[in-house]
Amino acid sequence: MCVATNSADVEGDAMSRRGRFITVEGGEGAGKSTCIDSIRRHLEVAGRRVVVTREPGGTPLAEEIRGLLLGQHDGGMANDTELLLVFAARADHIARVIRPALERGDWVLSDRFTDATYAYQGGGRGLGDERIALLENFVQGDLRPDLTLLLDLPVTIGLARAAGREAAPDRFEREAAAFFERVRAAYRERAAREPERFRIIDASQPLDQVMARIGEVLDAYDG
Ligand code: Z5A
Repeated sequence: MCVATNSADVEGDAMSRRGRFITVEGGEGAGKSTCIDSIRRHLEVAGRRVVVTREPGGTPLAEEIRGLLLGQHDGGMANDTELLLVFAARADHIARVIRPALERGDWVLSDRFTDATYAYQGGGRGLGDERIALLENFVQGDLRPDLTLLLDLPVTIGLARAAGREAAPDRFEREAAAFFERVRAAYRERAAREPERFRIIDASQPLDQVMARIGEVLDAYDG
């Protein structure tokens, strides 16, 4: 017997099996790396299987590209080269890690994704959003994060935190405060444009308060 199925039901079924894609974003010293393990544990306690990853990176090839992006090069790096390297890494990351995990029903938690491109290459470097959107559609198809936690804080506080690190500053960390002000403005503008996807977390608060707020946001997110 042939049972008729409504295409909306089929799509609904696929969506309910698919995992959710959560990204964590923020400027320099916002505390993403510090918070990400607690976010993973929070989701696991709620019964989710979680794949934690990061950008640029997340696969062996994309991590090699990360090395190129963060390293110093004689003569610098053209902005277009930087943009294309970011998306080259992302293409591998999506194909090998993100899509397979979501299709298995796992939740993917990524330390940065394409909002960082709009913020750093779009805002920081001054590249047009139209070109970024072109590459976003080409590389990602319909893949977009379901939920984005934006750890937001004044640039001066973030830079002071980052200055406490032992590692030598990478190519981005050497930028002037004005660059990070443009990054912050671009993130906030994106969050204002997509309030249903973004949650802005005040990352200038003490760590326990930041984590408590993130916990509330995750508990309220029904996926
Ligand atoms: N990039 C790009 O240009 N385009 C793209 O599309 C993508 C990325 C995806 C590397 O990213 C660079 O890639 C990044 C943008 C560019 N460049 N920058 N800058 P990354 O995410 O790997 O690097 P990062 O931004 O430098 O992140 P990070 O090193 O992981 O920093 P963080 O996660 O924001 O902060 P943290 O290391 O967790 O915390 C910094 C310090 O502050 C540390 O000592 C903590 O203990 C402390 N901390 C954290 N939270 C608090 C609170 N609440 N109170 C007090 N102290 C705190």
